[in-house]
Amino acid sequence: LGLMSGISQAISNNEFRLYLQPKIRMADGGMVSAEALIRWEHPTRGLIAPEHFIPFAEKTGCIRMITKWVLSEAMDIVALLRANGTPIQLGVNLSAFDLDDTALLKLLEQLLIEHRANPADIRFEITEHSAMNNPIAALEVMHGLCNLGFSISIDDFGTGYSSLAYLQKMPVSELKIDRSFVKKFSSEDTGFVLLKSIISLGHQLGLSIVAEGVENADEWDMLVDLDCDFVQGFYISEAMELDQFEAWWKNQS
Ligand code: G
Ligand code: G
Ligand code: MN
Ligand code: NA
Repeated sequence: LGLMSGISQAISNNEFRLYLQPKIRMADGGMVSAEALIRWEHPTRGLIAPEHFIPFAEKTGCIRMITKWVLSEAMDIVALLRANGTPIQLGVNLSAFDLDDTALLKLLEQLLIEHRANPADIRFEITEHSAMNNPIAALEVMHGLCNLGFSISIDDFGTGYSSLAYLQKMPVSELKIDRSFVKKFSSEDTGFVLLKSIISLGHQLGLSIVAEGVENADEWDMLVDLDCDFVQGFYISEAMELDQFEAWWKNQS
């Protein structure tokens, strides 16, 4: 595929961007974190969404190049925002591939030094699927990430197969509930019962809970009632370029 041969060139031409989507603390509306979402600003095809190149990059092994770029860029962003007096914790998505061996840990050690970034400013988002692909290796990498000072969230929670027992073994501090579970339900719906149980279960395990894909005030109100900790979604904002994100943030506070 033409796109694929273009990935390493796209990196050298600086065609990838990290867009930032705010993640808001429900208790006080605090703007304390965001998720980094990659886009490819292709010279002829325009802005390309990750679902059009990440799966191919995973199949061809190009994902390692992309991950390295994402990590470098994420570290520059958190260091810049901290220097500007507006530090945030940035969520960075990892692929199953990144969890297969400990090469990621060595890379991160090196990048932390090069970019003078604070590992506490980065939270890795690992999907249930990725964590279960090669669970023993993934667990080792996750512990290594924590030892380096990073934190970890389980992403797209509810769509995979993580058992409770396995979740307890993972050094994670946050659950991000997949947006397919986040709709305004009436209290008799099974969807509502599921959402309520996930939040309560997560809290009992000492995890903070993020609802993804929140699109309206009704969903926000339901999540307040369910004692959810953070929300992310179009109701707050879609993902923005760094400049726009900073302007948006200043406007909020
Ligand atoms: O922003 P958008 O909804 O198009 O993102 C779609 C999916 O692409 C996300 O759910 C996420 O899993 C994946 N994705 C976005 N950015 C990155 C990234 O930097 N690295 C990896 N591996 N996946 C990403
Ligand atoms: O990492 P993850 O797979 O969860 O990626 C989040 C994806 O969800 C991004 O591609 C983003 O564009 C998308 N997204 C973010 N907020 C909303 C929302 O409120 N509604 C919908 N439908 N999609 C959203
Ligand atoms: Mn994510
Ligand atoms: Na997600």
